[in-house]
Amino acid sequence: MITSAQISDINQHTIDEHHWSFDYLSTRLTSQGLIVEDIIASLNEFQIAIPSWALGTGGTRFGRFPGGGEPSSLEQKIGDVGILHLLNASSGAISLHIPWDIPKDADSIRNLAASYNLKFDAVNSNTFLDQQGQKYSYKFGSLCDVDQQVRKAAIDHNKEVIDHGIALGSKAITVWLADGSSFPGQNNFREALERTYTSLADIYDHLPDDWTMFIEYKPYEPNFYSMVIPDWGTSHLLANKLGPKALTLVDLGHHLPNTNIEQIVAILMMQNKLGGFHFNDSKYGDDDITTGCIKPYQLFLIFNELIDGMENTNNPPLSWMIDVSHNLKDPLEDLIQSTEAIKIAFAQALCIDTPALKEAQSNSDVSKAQQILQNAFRTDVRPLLAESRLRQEAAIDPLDAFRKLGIRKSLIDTRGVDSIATGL
Ligand SMILES: [Mn+2]
Repeated sequence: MITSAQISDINQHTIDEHHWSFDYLSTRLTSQGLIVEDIIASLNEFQIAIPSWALGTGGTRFGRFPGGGEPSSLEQKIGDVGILHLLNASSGAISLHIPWDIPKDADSIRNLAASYNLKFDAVNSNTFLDQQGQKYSYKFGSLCDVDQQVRKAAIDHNKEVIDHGIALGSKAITVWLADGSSFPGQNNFREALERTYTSLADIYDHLPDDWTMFIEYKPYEPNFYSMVIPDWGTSHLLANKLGPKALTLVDLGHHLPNTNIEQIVAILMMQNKLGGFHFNDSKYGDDDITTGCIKPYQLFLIFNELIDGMENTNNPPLSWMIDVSHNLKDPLEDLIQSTEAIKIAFAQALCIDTPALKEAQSNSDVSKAQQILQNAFRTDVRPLLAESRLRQEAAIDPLDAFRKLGIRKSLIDTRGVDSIATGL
């Protein structure tokens, strides 16, 4: 639908200004001992998967206000991610949600994705709501349920999700469980966790050798009193018991307020047990709003730990995914902004003067250590991101290009104003 030539035309409007800012920043960073080309190479490589459920307007339990032109098929969802990837050169993967995105013909879907240069990231199972005609209800739980037949249905569903993923070339399944209890006394905590472990072990046995299982955690919601996997410790416990193919997944929104998420990252990476990330942001709970819109400094501190872990531990390669869903913005504009915020935090963390930080830490020079981190955080790294995109024929300013190219209008013209995406 859009071409690199069109993007290049739009880039011409701001290219002089870009070169000026990039040269200025390069000179500054080089004088600080940083190798700018290494940072750009890291940014070029960095790909963040787009979840299929974020391509439509999300809703709340009160209402949903779709904006038109939403993708109503898996093919259209892949097309939308293709547009994002052309604009930002960083959205080279899609994460599917089964049963919302069951491919009818896996080979043709694979080829379609390849034509946009997209890979399939982790597939996601869904046992948090009942599908039409479902025989055994997940109302009181899925993998933890007291009824063996409910557990078996949930286990079988997860195995089917793995099979769909195999057909598409995916290499991981993310399991997020809504299981828990809303009232004291409803569940026996120990037994519910034991049943969950036994169910997960059954699914784990279905994983191909080169696959990974990501176990997500969440402290509350949809259950209000307890969740079976409420925190990283419980996820880590399960991942350890299951074996080397099971890893913990950190979703930024799945923590109680003020949790030190960067420390959780460091601990999990020390144990080589961090599998991946779901990026979003929040003010109060699992708000699932645009990454970096509320707490960009936290995101930067997380990347500081991630880079340290990637360089100094044997933690497996991480799977990066956005997990947002909300009511107001054009979903594609939001995903452009989330991707940008993640890359800004990554680039800022790459600008940390690590040798100086180590020295300050070894001298217990607290003020200096804070100063070093904040020097990097307060650097405007956006010209580095723009330069990385420009070299890959993507847009200097993806949001501006999205608007100038009239992409949403074209999508509404072809798909209709009433087109609704499956999902949340
Ligand atoms: Mn998530």
